[in-house]
Amino acid sequence: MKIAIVCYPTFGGSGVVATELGLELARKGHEIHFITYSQPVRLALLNPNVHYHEVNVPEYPLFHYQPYELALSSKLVDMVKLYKIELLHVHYAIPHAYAGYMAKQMLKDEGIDIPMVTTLHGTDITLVGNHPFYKPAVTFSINKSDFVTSVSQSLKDDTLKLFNITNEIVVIPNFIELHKNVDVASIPCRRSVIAREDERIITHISNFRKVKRIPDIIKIFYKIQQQIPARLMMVGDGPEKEKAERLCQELGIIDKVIFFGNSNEIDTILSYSDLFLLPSETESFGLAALEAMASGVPVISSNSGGLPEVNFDGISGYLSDVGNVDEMAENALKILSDGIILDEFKSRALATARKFDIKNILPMYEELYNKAVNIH
Ligand code: GMT
Repeated sequence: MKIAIVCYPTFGGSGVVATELGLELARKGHEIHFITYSQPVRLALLNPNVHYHEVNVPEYPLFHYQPYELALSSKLVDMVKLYKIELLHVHYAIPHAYAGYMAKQMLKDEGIDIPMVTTLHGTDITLVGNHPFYKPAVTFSINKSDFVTSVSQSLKDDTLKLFNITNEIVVIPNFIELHKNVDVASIPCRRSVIAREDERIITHISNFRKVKRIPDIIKIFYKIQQQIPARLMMVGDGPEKEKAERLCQELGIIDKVIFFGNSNEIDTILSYSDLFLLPSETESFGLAALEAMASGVPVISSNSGGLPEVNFDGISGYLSDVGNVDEMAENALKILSDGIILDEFKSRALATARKFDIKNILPMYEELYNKAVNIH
């Protein structure tokens, strides 16, 4: 099938999911066309089934805001016609579902009826899309999509609660490509650059936005390192990073915390981690937690949003109420203080991640695509 994938090309989870999905579909023989404003960070183009079409928005001084949606929908129309694309799969409702719908309408005018699948990822519903300024357009574009998917049951419930949705929402969880994880044989020498042999390595990876509750991570780590030798690896970049650095300074732990910035070596970093922290205010799914578990790293997370669908209490890690840093630190110490317990959690985290293997999830998307194409 010839499929256009529209996504954000940045380090965010929705872009990662869209890219990995497209790459796996391409490996299975589908022809995939990524359409976005720059090359997605995890996209390697050495594959004959993978195309990337850049959306250019010419700067014009009259515009206070450059019209990206217009450029995107025009590009979609042109690419659908040029490559005879059969289906649009847009990731993140804003503004992709809206632009996709416009493209559909323009194509209809030319006698081309193309189905559109919209995947809701989280913040497009819970944080941004829910804003009164966007709500009518988001509701409209969800209802006008041919098929709508959400990455967790929790996100589906939130969408139905917050918007007046007349369309069915199919839950297709996020996934992980398990076999690509790093060869553990190469770990010890790399690990020694980061930490001493007796230190536990604790990791957090995110876009450092408020919703991630970055100060909670520092506070949890502060309590952990009072009890056992440990290091914290903070991977990613965003508005809360400087504040986090200052807090580490104030607490006197800056020499035990490494701020990496954005990295393309997530799998390597995770391969020598002992514990992953994700105490978010909300998380529709928590792809970063799943990536950690796929590397055999147990997770201490909050119990909000879709996190209980990914991280299982007492099995792959522990879950606590948002903000309960004392309990999160206690649970972290339960896992980290005993090597045998740590190994048990590590193997259960990996076993839990296996349920989300891309091989199990991809057929769900393919089934939906077939339905969508056959209806049209
Ligand atoms: O976590 C973020 O803030 C980035 C955001 C995104 O749009 O890329 O992530 C959302 O989508 C991911 C992929 O489906 C989910 O794993 C994240 O849980 C979700 N983030 C939130 O709901 C806050």
